[in-house]
Amino acid sequence: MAVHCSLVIFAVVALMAPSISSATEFVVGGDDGWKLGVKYDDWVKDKQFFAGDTLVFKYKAGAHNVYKVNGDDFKSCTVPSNNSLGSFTGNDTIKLATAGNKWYICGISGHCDGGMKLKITVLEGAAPSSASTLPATSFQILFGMIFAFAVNFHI
Ligand SMILES: [Cu+2]
Repeated sequence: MAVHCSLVIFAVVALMAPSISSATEFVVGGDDGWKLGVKYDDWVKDKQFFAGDTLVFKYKAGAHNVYKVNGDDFKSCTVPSNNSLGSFTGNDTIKLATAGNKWYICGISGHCDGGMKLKITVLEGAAPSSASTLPATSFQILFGMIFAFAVNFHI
């Protein structure tokens, strides 16, 4: 009986963990940070961004900077005349306030063309009772099964 109880509790905790949403801080480029020679498309690939998360651009102050741009300026590497992100400290934190596509480039001449450009898609914050996506449904079925199992064993 004790073994069954532990297993059930473990399964419930393991299943619930991904559904607990909390803001995540992403250091752009990971250990590489924000610099030339990093493939930011690759860095983005295995990540999900949600509204409320933050991006941190880490770089040597003065060597780079960060501009938020629109999709066209991203493609053409056009640096906006205004600095939409405040001061460039080398530890620039940007809160992803809303869902949608976001584009960031380095404004130093040639750096955007050299690969210092980041495009991400921010998703709506994951609400517990959000739309009936397949994972949520599977989760509910699994949870129900585990709950039934647990009741069986009078936990
Ligand atoms: Cu740069």
